[in-house]
Amino acid sequence: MKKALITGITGQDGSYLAELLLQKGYEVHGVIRRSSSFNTSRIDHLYVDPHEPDAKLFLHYGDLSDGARLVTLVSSIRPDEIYNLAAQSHVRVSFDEPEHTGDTTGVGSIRLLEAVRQAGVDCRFYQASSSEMFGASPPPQDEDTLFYPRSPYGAAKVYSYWVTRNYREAYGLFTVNGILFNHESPRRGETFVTRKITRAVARIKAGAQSHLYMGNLDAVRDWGYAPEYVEGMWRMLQADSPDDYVLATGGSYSVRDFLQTAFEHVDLDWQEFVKFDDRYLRPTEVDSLIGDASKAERLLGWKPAVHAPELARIMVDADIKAFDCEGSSWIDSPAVASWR
Ligand code: NDP
Ligand code: GDR
Repeated sequence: MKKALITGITGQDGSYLAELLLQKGYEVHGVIRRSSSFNTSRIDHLYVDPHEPDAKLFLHYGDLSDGARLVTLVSSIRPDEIYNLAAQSHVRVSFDEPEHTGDTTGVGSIRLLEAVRQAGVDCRFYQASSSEMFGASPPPQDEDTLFYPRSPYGAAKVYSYWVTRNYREAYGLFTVNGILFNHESPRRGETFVTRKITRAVARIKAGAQSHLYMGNLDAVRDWGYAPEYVEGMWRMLQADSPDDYVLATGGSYSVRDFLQTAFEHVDLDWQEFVKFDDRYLRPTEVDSLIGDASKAERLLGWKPAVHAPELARIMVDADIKAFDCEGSSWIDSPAVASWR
């Protein structure tokens, strides 16, 4: 039985990846942060009491800022595969918390790579790299496109990308960068633009919200469906040799297009509900990200099926269902409503 260690298991991608690996028969270990309230809602459905003989998912406290803990975890678990998905992953927030983002999203990766090296464990390592590294480089972007990050987040991911390559070249470790374009799902964090829109659509349709405040509607993104992307991550670690790959749909869709599709799905006109708030603008914006994933298709056989319009409808349907189940308890606190 193969063993995998996932950092960021409580996030969107970590939860889908844990699901996939458990289905494939892996023993899965996840690193979670200690928090004053429960933060495992995305993986609770996968959890089996560790006293049960069929338990295959094990959680461990840890943090990418704590290198000694990472050495202990890697040495004691001795995984065959490590997926480094943990990060401060919000681009706008990285302007508010640049140092923390650099420490987690950047330096955190070398702490984990160094833990692998120090533990002397023979394992394969996946780094969650991002299309944000391309930033201002015009589309289409592929593995050879120049990096030109436009945020502390993007710059931290460029650092992680290069140390991941460096550990491959310097120490012969099997390390890969998956350069993933935006991918979403009903489990997407509530402050990313797609989920913010689809949650608002569900609430506006139910009469529980009157307006939605947004930032730049002109930004173009290549939005795919997260469960398909975690399959790509796994395939990268099954390849004969380590390499770096872009995962993307190749589609181009603006925030405005996403708004229109999401509101139209419930027969509403988005223009009646959306207002502008400059708190959601970024000091430097990434205008257009459209990926070319032909290398992943050619070498890994990876090809996504879900494109942005269908994704928007999947997410709206899921949020309507969630709102119907949870009803009025699904109301954000004023503090949450003012987040980025
Ligand atoms: P999420 O924001 O949903 O999840 C981030 C995860 O990282 C959470 O589990 C979070 O824990 C954990 N985390 C944050 N800080 C630390 C820390 N200091 N130590 C340990 N764990 C930490 O991100 P996604 O699932 O969307 O993305 C996964 C990875 O892929 C991220 O690295 C992201 O930057 C990258 N990426 C994502 C893309 C996307 O479109 N989704 C595209 C390209 C790259 P907690 O739950 O406690 O907050
Ligand atoms: P992004 O995702 O920055 O691409 O990073 P996000 O959904 O936050 O923004 C996408 C685009 O929408 C514009 N926008 C808004 N964004 C948010 N969050 N809230 C708003 O109200 C709003 N209005 C307009 C943004 O300006 C931007 O252009 C995501 C993250 O998952 C990263 O971790 C990942 O690396 C990249 O995708 C690829």
